[in-house]
Amino acid sequence: MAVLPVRKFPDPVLKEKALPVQEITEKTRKLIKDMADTMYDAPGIGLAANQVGILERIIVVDIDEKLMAFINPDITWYSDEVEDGEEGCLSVDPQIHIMVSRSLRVRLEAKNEKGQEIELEADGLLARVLQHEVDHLNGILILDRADPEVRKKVLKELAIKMGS
Ligand code: K1U
Ligand code: ZN
Repeated sequence: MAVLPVRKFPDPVLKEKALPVQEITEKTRKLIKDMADTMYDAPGIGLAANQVGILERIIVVDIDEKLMAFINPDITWYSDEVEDGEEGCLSVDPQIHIMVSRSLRVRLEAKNEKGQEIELEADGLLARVLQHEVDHLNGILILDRADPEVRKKVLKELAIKMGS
């Protein structure tokens, strides 16, 4: 088991865009295992490779005791129907929850650990977590999606916490 350090805001790696995985190897599978160990240890229900300092397009998700790993995930469809929901982020502060508006349903295309093409339609919490993790791969944090007043308040709260 390998629990990796989770990068925290304002670490610049969290603002970077991750690059597509060109070849799925044993190293990729080991990284996925370490990411899963890190997510369960936190605990969390999702994790993107940027959050452990690796700029590769890989995410892991587990919302109902079923681990899913997606390589080069691409959200190919977003429902017009959106919903506001509270989100935590292991790279911000899991105690802080921010209201984020997301599509209720999405379709995601990706590769699995064996390099097979997979397609998934998700709704509810899974759709939300997938959008959150793909945002990480694109260097976007929930702070960037927060209402400006909320963002200001959360940044103040984080500055106080970091100073103490
Ligand atoms: O990517 C991350 O920072 C992980 C994040 C994922 C996420 C949570 C909620 C909505 C969208 C995306 C977390 O897992 S924060 C922790 C959390 O939500 C949780 C932890 C333990 C049990 C249940 C939830
Ligand atoms: Zn996050």
